[in-house]
Amino acid sequence: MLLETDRSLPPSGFDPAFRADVLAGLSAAQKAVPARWLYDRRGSELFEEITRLPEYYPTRTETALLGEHAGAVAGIAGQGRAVVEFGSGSSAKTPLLLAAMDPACYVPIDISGEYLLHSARALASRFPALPVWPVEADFTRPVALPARIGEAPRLGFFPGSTIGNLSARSAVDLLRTIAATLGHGALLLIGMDRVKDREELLRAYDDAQGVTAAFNLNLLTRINRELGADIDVAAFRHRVVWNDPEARIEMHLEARRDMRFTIGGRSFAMRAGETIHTENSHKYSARSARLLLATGGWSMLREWTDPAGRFALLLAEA
Ligand code: AVI
Repeated sequence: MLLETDRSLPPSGFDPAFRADVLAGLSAAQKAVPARWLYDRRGSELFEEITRLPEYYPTRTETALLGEHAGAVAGIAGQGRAVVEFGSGSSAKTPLLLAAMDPACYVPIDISGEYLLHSARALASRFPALPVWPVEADFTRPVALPARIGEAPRLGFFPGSTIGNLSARSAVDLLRTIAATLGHGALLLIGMDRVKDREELLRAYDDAQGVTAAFNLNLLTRINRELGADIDVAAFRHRVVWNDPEARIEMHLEARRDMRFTIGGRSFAMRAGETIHTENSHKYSARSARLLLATGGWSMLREWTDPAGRFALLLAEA
């Protein structure tokens, strides 16, 4: 998926981009670290656990929607499409789509070669007659698809409401880039989480077992380990906020007391109650989803939601 960045570290023991993001982010007035750094190995494991939590409805709901409506997607898309997934397709969702589609081939794109090969192998053994051609690339830039796809029309697949972790501007840029990657006549099947009851949203991001808290706090453990920092992780708490004007859940790490710490020799201070902003998860109404798609170069063809209207699967054409 978009945010997986657990690449092997360079011999120096840290990723210079991680160091640069942390030092710049903790020097800003509102301290912040980009959400992609939540996903080291432990963070990715904790995220997998989150997707199975009773309070975290998105994964379950989207999987059920695909189970129910993949046949309708196939009916609109027709046979013989190249299914191009943005992310490595390690979830239960991809087989549901592929089983309904009778595609010409399946092309997962992911920045992490490790995840990509693992999930491509699993899918190839599940669908032995299906050509699986993984592409290791950063799909936030236009990707050259394998030439052997030929003229097969394309169906992009971007599940998981990962688009919600981007600002509106970055989401629009990504949708335009996806259109450029897929080319003329493409379709896109995308999952988006809906705006809903505030309490339900807060519970989904602050679960009773504390798994999401551990996921968020793991960022500090990672900073200590990889960047030679001495942050007292126990002096922070997981804090979740619904930002209504921006229609998004925000995750923060809140200092429980005044403190000082160093990262690779640089000193930082935080006041009790001050926070480090670690993630945004934007939620979309039917109208704002349609507008986002349109601004990103896509016209909506169909949308499917669960009976409670928690989550939407949207099919759009370029
Ligand atoms: C990956 N992404 C769609 C998740 C979300 O719901 O925004 C990440 C997450 N953060 C906390 N819980 C789940």
